[in-house]
Amino acid sequence: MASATNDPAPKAPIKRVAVGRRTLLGVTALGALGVVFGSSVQNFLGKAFGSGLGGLLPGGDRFRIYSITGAYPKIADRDYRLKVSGLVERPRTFTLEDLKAMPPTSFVKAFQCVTGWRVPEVHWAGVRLSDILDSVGVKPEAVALKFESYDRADTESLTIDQAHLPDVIVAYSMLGAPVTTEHGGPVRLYVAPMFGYKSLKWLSAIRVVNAVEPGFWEENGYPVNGWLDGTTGPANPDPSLT
Ligand SMILES: Nc1nc2c(c(=O)[nH]1)N[C@H]1C(S)=C(S)[C@@H](COP(=O)(O)O)O[C@H]1N2
Ligand SMILES: [Mo]
Repeated sequence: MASATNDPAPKAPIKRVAVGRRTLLGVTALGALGVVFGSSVQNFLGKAFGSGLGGLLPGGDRFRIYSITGAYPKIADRDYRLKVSGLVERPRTFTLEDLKAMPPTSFVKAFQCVTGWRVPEVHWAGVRLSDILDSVGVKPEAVALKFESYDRADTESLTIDQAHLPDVIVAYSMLGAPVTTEHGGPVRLYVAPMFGYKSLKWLSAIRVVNAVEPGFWEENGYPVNGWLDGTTGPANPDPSLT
């Protein structure tokens, strides 16, 4: 059985709604923010982690599946394209094969949503964002990146410096397997040092731009710099969430 609920994003920067951990809001002014708790996902995680999985318990170490639109864009591997454009020397559209032909990066890191859930020791693999930027040649006047999704709804941003961190990757593997449709496959962003909302799913395009353009979640009150570590930036948009 799958049921849908909503990510408690503050509705607007001005009129901030105080939302406690795991509090569920109704439909926001922006429309339904879909979160699906799928039994198939639980089964998958059960397989991935084995019998020691606390994630099968409600609220335990498991992913909640989020989609602003309440649906998942289904993209076949052979149809996948990542368009990199803007302030670059050599604009390029990458296929999944192109990405897999680049030097791979893999590591094990936690995934953490601002709303309080966290999944430790997730196996990730993909290409460093910095390798992609190097291959297209970022122009000197570039300041930031704007990320777009196949869902035509979510967007994200990073500064050029943030994009060069070694644990910021364009991921094609997650939980030790190809990124599933639910989790943003075939390719999602994974920004390890920041909260989960920065890790845009169904990544379709990267535009190199001359100013930070806040993304969907930031327009709705989350910090543009979503650092997990509160000492380097605001760690949480809402003190009641900590
Ligand atoms: N395209 C898209 N990407 C997204 C989201 C979304 O709704 N749409 N939600 C974000 C949030 S708030 C979180 S916590 C993570 C959740 O990742 P998951 O659905 O794989 O658990 O995806 C992020 N990336
Ligand atoms: Mo999130």
